[in-house]
Amino acid sequence: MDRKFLWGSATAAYQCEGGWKEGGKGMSNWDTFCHSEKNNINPVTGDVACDHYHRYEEDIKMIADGNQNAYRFSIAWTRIIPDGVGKISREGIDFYNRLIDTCKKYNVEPLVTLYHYDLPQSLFENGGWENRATVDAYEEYVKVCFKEFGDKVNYWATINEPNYETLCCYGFGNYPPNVKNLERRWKAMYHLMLASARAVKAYKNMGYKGMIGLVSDSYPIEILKDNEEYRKAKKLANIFFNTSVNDTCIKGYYPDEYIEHLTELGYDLSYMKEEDKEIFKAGTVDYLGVNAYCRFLVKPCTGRETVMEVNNTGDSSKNEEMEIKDWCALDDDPNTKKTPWGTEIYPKSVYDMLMEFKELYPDTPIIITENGLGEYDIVEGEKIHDQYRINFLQGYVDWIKKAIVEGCDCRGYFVWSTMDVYSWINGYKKRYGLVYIDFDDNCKRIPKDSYHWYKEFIKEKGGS
Ligand code: BGP
Repeated sequence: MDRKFLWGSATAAYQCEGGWKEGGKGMSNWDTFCHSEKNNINPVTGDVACDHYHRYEEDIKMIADGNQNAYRFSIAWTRIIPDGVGKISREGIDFYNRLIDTCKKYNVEPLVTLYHYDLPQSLFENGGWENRATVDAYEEYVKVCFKEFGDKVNYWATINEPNYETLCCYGFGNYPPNVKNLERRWKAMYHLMLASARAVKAYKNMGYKGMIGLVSDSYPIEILKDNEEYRKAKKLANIFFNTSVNDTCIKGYYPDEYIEHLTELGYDLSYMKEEDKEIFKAGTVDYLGVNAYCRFLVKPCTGRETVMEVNNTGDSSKNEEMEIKDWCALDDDPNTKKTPWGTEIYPKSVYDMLMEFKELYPDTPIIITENGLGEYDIVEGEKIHDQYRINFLQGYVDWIKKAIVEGCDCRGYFVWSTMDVYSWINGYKKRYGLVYIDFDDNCKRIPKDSYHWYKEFIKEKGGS
């Protein structure tokens, strides 16, 4: 297999496809949630999104014209097995065959995510990832994908962000099932990690030779004060946000200090079965996909309750609140720049993280599977002058290059996102795309200045 550096961009099915009731597709938890009263913050849906379901060829051509050699997208489980288990949909398989074949036609390497937040509604109603039966169903679903697309796809990602997804589902409570209970969160995350390991194991057993990894939202953890309490908060934050996922999928076992801490908290861990240990061991990843957005600044948690409020207002004067009792709290450096949604802009974070991975996991290649800037973009005479995004991306790729020069085995970089897509909870105003989508004008596509910048960057510097 040709191990070229992947320069690409990324999307996920629910966020871009639309066609929510087409092609025999079943309902997912996100279809249901977006149509429910619970979706009251930015009440929009992914029913149509960017209409990628119908316009994928145009989008893939645009990727190729932009000198990108790779495209990361996800498969909607509900298109392949509409009810989550049981009957397979030929129409859904045909759709993804067309999508993959179109990538190949334009010399664009597909990196396929098997699960990116959208769970079949029937499984969701039976407890979702808190229920071990979902792991069994997932294994059946991924085996269908490997069998149908395994000869054409060289890069697979089992799960997108087990950490952030479950934090939103069971911490912030802003993703379905909208719960605030961290004990339930850890259980759901355990099953996601187990599902990933079972997918890797199945892939290898089926004899495929591509690379299969997991996509982790990872963060360098930093503190503003160097004292014992702060150092303890840093250590706990690192377990909470990083090693609980990364150690598990790379080393093949849960870190001892993680299990010890959950035990200290008195959590029921009976869902961690002895026989799973073999599966985690056999299911270690070929690469780690890293979604690199920011660092986490932490401090000791002094509050008596866990308080988690995400800022999805688009008003940067409001900070995200994260006080996680018995773990850590989010700190703030008033001197760093923030996006309108309060996320720190700190490009060096990717370098710090890559260098840390080089030490911790020297034999595991990294692919930056997402990196991007959410902003309000303005159209001026058919153009979008998003110099702020160019600066952001340039900053990140410069730091990635430095890490590579210093010996980090990084094999690819994907901008989030290929085009503007549905932003979970934030709706359509928070834009990340290299290509603008006019959602009010039949999803018209307009490449932004950042698209042209990326195109030139890959041409001139990409190979070096
Ligand atoms: C990642 C997700 C993506 C994407 C991105 C931006 O966590 O994998 O799906 O949405 O974050 O997040 P948001 O749209 O919430 O700003």
